[in-house]
Amino acid sequence: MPKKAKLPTQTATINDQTLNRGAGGELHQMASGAVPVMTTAQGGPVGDDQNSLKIGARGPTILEDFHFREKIFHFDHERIPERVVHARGYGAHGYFETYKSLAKYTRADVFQRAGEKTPAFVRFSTVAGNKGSFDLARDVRGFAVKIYTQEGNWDLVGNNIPVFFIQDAIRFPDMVHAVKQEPDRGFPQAQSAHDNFWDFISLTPESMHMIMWVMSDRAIPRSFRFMEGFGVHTFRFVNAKDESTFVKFHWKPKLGLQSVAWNEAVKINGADPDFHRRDLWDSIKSGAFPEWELQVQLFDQAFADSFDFDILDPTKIIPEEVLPPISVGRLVLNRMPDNFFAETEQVAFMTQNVPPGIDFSNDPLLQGRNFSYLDTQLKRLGGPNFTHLPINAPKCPFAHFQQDGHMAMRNPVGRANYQPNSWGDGPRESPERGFRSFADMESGQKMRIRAESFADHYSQARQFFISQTKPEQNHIAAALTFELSKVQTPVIRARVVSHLLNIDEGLAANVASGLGLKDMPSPADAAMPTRQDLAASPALSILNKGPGRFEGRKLGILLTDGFEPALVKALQKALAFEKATFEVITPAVGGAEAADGSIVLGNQMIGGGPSVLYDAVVILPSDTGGVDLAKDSTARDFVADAFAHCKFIGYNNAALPLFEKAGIVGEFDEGVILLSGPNDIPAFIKNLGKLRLWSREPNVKMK
Ligand code: HDE
Repeated sequence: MPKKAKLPTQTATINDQTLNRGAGGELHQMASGAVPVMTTAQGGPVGDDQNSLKIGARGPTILEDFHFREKIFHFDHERIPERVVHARGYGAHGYFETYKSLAKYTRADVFQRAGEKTPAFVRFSTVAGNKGSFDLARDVRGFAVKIYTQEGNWDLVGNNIPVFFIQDAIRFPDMVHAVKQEPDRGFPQAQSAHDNFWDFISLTPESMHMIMWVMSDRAIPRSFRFMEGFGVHTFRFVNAKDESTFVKFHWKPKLGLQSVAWNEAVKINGADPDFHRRDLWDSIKSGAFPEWELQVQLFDQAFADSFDFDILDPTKIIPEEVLPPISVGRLVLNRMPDNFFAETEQVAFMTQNVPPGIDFSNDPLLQGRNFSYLDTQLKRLGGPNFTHLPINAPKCPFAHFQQDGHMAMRNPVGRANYQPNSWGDGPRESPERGFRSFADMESGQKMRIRAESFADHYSQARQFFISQTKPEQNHIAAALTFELSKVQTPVIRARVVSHLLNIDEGLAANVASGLGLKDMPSPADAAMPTRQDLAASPALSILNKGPGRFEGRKLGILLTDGFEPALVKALQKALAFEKATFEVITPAVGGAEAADGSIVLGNQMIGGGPSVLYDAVVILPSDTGGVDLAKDSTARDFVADAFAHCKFIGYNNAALPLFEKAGIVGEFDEGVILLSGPNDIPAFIKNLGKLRLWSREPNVKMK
């Protein structure tokens, strides 16, 4: 008998969550201790999970080993197709709370009772990258909300940008093909900075408004928590009298808007590709629940008829100054999924999930989406029973005669599986309670055509651009220059500039010079001239809406042995009061010993905690620590990047040798703040509320 290699004994303690539970939640047969016996998926106890069945100690593995085969078979099938767009995403549970009854406008049950809380699940995503891509791609963010109402699931499948690239769903596959990896080479990953994308865009004037948004800082958000969300299309509210009101949905983050700098985004992607995921995980796990207000723009047909643009055109907004939004509820995210795959990966959002009282408009993009989202679930989740998955199942009573199919988990009991039936069993439709489509009058010639009212492609692009502050306008120009610098075909670059000329001549000139374009092209042919009379809309700027406080943001505190503990303690106390967080960065992650001998643990070592991971930094070494840091290139990057990214920097005099070596001593401005003692902290924290000192940007010449 050959001797068996000795196995390590199992010593780990197992908590309730890791126990082996059956489908009904029952624990599998327990051994004498707390550890359950491992079984196959069929329930058979497993005797050896470490060695496959062989003929002889060194012989071939035999097919008879059903446990091995089942284990590998299941592993081989662990992946489901990733989403064709929005593949990379991150979700959380929470609730929607209704502020007041909207019965006047909608019979939707979720909007009837003030104070009522309805369970919700949200998935944020990027669009272009694959599932394993990095979080800080320059991209639109998905903002998909599933609200489990008492009259069925309502999915508001939105983005963090209120307009879209195209006006008709039939163009979607082309648009997505163009932005994703080029088919011959299979790159670039999660980037729009390549020829195919800009080729498509330069041939698609209707995308110009969207391009302004996607090249703005909106496309590099600091956190999911600091983004707006938009339903994009015009929808309808329908009340109990079957009267319709048009509605546009907006989510407004309680902590205000914030984005990062592009150079910072590039570095974050290397330092922490899961930056947005980690941020959401950390904040929810620490009890700092992100929150958004739901605001609606409500309008009638008369407003729609008088508005400058077609309310069915998804490349247009209704400026908030023209039609002020009303707050109708709030969304709070307070629980992370127990299992990423089961919930975030398998959640199936569908625009066609609307409860009675919410209805569609004829927006041709929305109409196409209503087909696509059901279709895609069949491919991704493998069968028609994806509503049996707990994350997709309604949380209200439901009853129908759908049956069978792959993985059917809820099956009809009894004889009746149709209606009408003579057995008196089963559900029947309800004309009163059931969904009634708004009875709009529709007639017309059958044709493939784009409405004339969709023809203005530049006026709102210009309006968006002139609504931005100077730093934000510069960022748009820099983003366009960067993206087009990656386009290898000069004629495509010039074609994009020809569109920019129809938006803003200064912007076009800026980009042309950034690209080193020798001759300015003529403006692109426009179906309609750009309107110069649309007033700037301050609501479109991120910086106009700064939070004015540091709440929810993170400070990086760089310390060395011998640091002054009183100052650090006072700083940490002030941050807690501000509901902000911090991480301590020390030369070695084990921590640093303070001047009084106490130890502070490090969250990161300097190389693992570059300043791009923080909203602001302080550098408080001891005298010798400051001299040592000055010799460390990662520490020099820490300071130089924080400065170049226009962050607020707190320091003590011992940090000056490091600043000297990092080349910023002669450049100090009001964002570099001396912390000589605890008394300096309140003013410092107040400054942090400004988030960035963008006035520094022209001096650091960051491109
Ligand atoms: Fe999507 N989109 N989309 N989309 N979309 C999908 O559905 C589609 C559009 C959006 O976190 C797919 O389940 C078409 C606009 C989000 O699971 C697919 C058109 C907006 C998500 C699909 C659009 C969105 C998706 C891929 C043009 C903002 C992620 C996987 C008419 C209002 C949802 C899936 C999640 C996902 C189709 C345009 C938002 C293929 C045909 C406009 C947030 O069905």
